Amino acid sequence: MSQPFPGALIDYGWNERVLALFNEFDGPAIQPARVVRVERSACVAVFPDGTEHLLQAPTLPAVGDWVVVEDAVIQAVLARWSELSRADPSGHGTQVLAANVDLVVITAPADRLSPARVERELALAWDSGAQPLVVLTKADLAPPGLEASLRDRLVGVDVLATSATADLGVEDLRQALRPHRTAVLLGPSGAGKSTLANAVVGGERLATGEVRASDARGRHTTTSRQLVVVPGGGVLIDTPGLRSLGLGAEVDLDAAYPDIESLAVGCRFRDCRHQAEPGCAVTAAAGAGSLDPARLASFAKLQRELAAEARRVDPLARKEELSIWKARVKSARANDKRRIR
Ligand SMILES: Nc1nc2c(ncn2[C@@H]2O[C@H](COP(=O)(O)OP(=O)(O)O)[C@@H](O)[C@H]2O)c(=O)[nH]1
Ligand SMILES: [Mg+2]
Ligand SMILES: [Zn+2]
Repeated sequence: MSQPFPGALIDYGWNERVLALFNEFDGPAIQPARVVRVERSACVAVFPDGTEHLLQAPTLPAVGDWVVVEDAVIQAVLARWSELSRADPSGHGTQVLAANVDLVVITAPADRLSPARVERELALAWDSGAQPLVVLTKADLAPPGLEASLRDRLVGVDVLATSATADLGVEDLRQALRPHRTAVLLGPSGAGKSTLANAVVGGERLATGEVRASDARGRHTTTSRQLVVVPGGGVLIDTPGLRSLGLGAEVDLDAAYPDIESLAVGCRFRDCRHQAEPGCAVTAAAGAGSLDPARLASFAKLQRELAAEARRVDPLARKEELSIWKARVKSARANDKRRIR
């Protein structure tokens, strides 16, 4: 029997938008549900009466998806307003990690901070359509100045220092989820994602792991992506640390590197790649010390990855890129000769 909705789904982020999308569907026994976990060939969704059920689906939805269910079968997946995805590790297309998130919380552990990894995750987060927030975790272990240096390096994104053990920043994160926003936690294994989620939720909902002292890498205690409700409002999606976080071919780096984007206005070529092109304002800034060379290096690495991905998807792109490059080198040489004369 169908339950009145939205019922318990309010706590899971149900809103006017989901209602409007759901109302497009007709059927005597249809119910809305939100996917809270995805297994190998089935998924678990929560229903208006607050119960969770294992559902079969011809193509699996992502955690966070809103679905239309009839007789324990998913009939439709409602249109997503945001989608956090990575290049599929199989080498084909992209894989959606979480759907319908408002906030991508990028966790950066203070005991082994990698700004380049944060920048990669920021590129994915901006591409998702959700708002990114960088959270420095284990701030109780941070050497002096670490938080400030991370803030300096990243441009155009908020940085929040947290410590689950010292109860620092946990309430701020809770506030960021109110009234009913959905956030996904992204970051390396052992970053403290599950510990932070437990602190925010107030309990032991998510499994956490001790970091092995020898190599400081976390054990993979979180095996699936899982959605939990935050008392007082908000929804958190925990994810396992992902080994590969490739960018899909469509990702644009401008939002993650607004400083480089605005410097690029001064480059001689409008589509300058800031590598070895003549008249490049970006490499000039890095040389002069006004742009962190490490930040430019991480940008260049992501850009090469995107170019490789584009060539793989479209072999014609490769030919075009080569001919543009050759023409530029030629014209730069011609210019130099003219100047010498
Ligand atoms: N010192 C300190 N250790 C923490 C903190 N949060 C998590 N940890 C430890 O970091 C390890 C990994 O935590 P976990 O939450 O499983 O990381 P996850 O893989 O990102 O989910 C565990 O041993 C935690 O006890 C913190 O705020 N301070
Ligand atoms: Mg975990
Ligand atoms: Zn340039």
